Formats: sequence, structure tokens, C-alpha cells
Amino acid sequence: MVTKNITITGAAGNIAYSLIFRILSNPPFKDTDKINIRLLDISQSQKSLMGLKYEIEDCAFESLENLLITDDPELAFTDADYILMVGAKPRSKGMERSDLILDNAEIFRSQAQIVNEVCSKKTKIVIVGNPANTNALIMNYNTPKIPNENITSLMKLDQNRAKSILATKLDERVENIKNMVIWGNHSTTQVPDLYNCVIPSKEISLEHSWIHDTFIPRVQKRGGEIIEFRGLSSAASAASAIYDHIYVLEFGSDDCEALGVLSTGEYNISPDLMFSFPLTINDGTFTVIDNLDINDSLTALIKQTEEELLKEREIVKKYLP
Ligand code: NAX
Repeated sequence: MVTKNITITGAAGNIAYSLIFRILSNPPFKDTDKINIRLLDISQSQKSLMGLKYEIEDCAFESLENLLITDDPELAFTDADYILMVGAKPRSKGMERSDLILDNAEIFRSQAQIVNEVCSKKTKIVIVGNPANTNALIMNYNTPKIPNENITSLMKLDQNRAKSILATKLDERVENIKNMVIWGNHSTTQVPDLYNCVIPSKEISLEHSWIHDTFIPRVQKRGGEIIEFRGLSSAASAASAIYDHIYVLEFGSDDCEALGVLSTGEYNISPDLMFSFPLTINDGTFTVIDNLDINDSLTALIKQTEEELLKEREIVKKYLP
């Protein structure tokens, strides 16, 4: 019997409240019979985690072998197969973005140091907590034992949003939309690319103004739109995207995928940034698709998202040994 150790940080938060139940009801892991789930959150959240534990038990999930709630990262991370890093400090009123980046840098560096001590080089780490790409870079730099390709950041929510918005516009099925590339950062500078997108059975014909004045800003600001209507940030859709992210890492994909990965100079993007590129994924390994044309109208936008990541990297440089 194969049992996987799955750790979720920020387990008392909103995204985890959807994610945990989604994973346990239909585990997205290859050749896995049972799951040991470890739920990590800060000490002030332990009572709430206890309530969550009771709810998980009440589901009587057949996939569940063992359930641990803890505020001790070492206990949570030891021998993990996957660590889903959802936990992060939220932005409080009046807080500068650079302070938020630094507060989270501190969290991710200290967790990375523990990961490096107690995990194996097989552990896969998915970074969700914002700023996800820069937190992932910190994780990467502070875990010399973990191969770079095992650390990815969540961009799948952005890709799912882009596919769905286009599907609605064209009255098309979402599964027919292929090659939806998202370039750059998980932020309002990300660049969803309709110029490389295809629908195999038909030609996509869209006005430049719709692409640039409606589609791109809508995808970029979709998170804000959800907050405006729901009064809360995306949680179930983020959890669903994390599930999809794990699924493609485990089972591969016949489409172009969007994950934040460590740049090595592809498409003239600066090396050493966690950047969303077009990827193929097979047998648990990804490859950057390096031969796409970038439409002239996107070049400046892609530069902007790269520059934002460079600025974030500059802010956290003392966390990048
Ligand atoms: P919540 O504020 O509901 O939950 C965050 C949880 O993290 C809290 O329970 C908090 O106590 C915990 N936490 C804080 N510091 C911790 C630490 N050092 N160790 C363990 N746990 C810690 O936020 P939620 O809505 O669940 O969102 C979580 C993160 O995902 C946020 O940073 C959010 O911005 C980010 N997102 C990233 C997305 C992406 O595509 N990359 C999309 C969704 C989401 O916006």
C-alpha cells in the first residue's frame, strides 16, 4: 500500500478549507492508496484547526490514513511528499506592499530552512501564499537540497480564469481552448496571451481592442473582481487550481500549462526569477516551450511583469543567499 505525506500550510485559512476536502475526496496523486495529511498553521489558529480536524473526521474519507494538526513546521514537513504552501501573512490596512513582501519573505525563508533539513530531494513544493513567485524564489534559494524543478508557484488559477473568460466570450467549451499562455507574475501585471491560444476546430478572430481593453485587464484584475462581489478573496477557485496544478504534475497534460518556474533566460527573461512560462508536462517533469512567437503588442507588457518581479527580488535580496 502506498501512502503519501501531504502537508498544507495556512490550513486554518479560506483556501485550505476548500482544498483539504477536495484532495481527500478524490486524491490527485499517482499510484497512491492513502494519505497522511499534515495541517500547519500558527499557534493562534490551533483551536480552529481542531474544529477542522473534527469536520475532516466526520467525512469518513477512505483515502485518509492519518491526520495531524500542528503549529510546528518541522513536524509538518518531515518526509513530506508534497508541501502546499498556502499560509502567508495578509496585507493589513495601511501596510506598504514592500513590508508585506518582507514579512512573508521572513516566513518563507524560515520554513525553507526547515524543509531543507527534514525533507528529501523528492519533496515537491507548491507555493500559493502571496507574493507567490517571489516567495517561491526565496524557497528555492534556501533549499539547496531540493531540486529547482520541485518548486513551483501557482499560476493555474490565472490560466483557468483566462480560459473561462475566453470560453464565455466565444460561447465555446472550455476544454476546446488550448495553448492559453500566461506570462510572468501572479499579480495584476501578468500577461494572458491570446495570440498563441488555439481552438483546434476554428480560427479565433478577436478585435485588438477586446483583447487589450477587456480580456487582459479582466484576467489581471479577476482577483479584485471576486473580492468586490463576494466580499472575500478567491478561495474555492484557488483550491481548485491547486488541485489542477498537482494533477498535471502527477499525470502530465496534453495542453500547454502555466506554472511559475525558475527562469534560466528563456524568451530573454532575466534568469533567477520564478516566472510563468508556457510549459509541457510529462512524467512529473516540465519543459519550457521555447519557440512561441510573442506578438509585438505583448512585448512591453511582458517586460513590465518581468520588471515587477525584478523589483520584488530586489526587496528580498537579503533572503537570497
Ligand atoms: P487566509 O488569510 O484565509 O489564510 C492564511 C492562513 O495562513 C491563516 O490561517 C494564517 O494563520 C496562516 N499563516 C500565516 N502565517 C503562517 C505561518 N508562518 N505558517 C503557517 N500558517 C500561517 O488566506 P487565504 O484566502 O487562504 O489565502 C492564502 C494565500 O494565498 C494568500 O497569501 C493569498 O494572497 C494567496 N493566493 C494566491 C493565489 C495564487 O494564484 N498564487 C490565488 C489565491 C490567493 O489570493
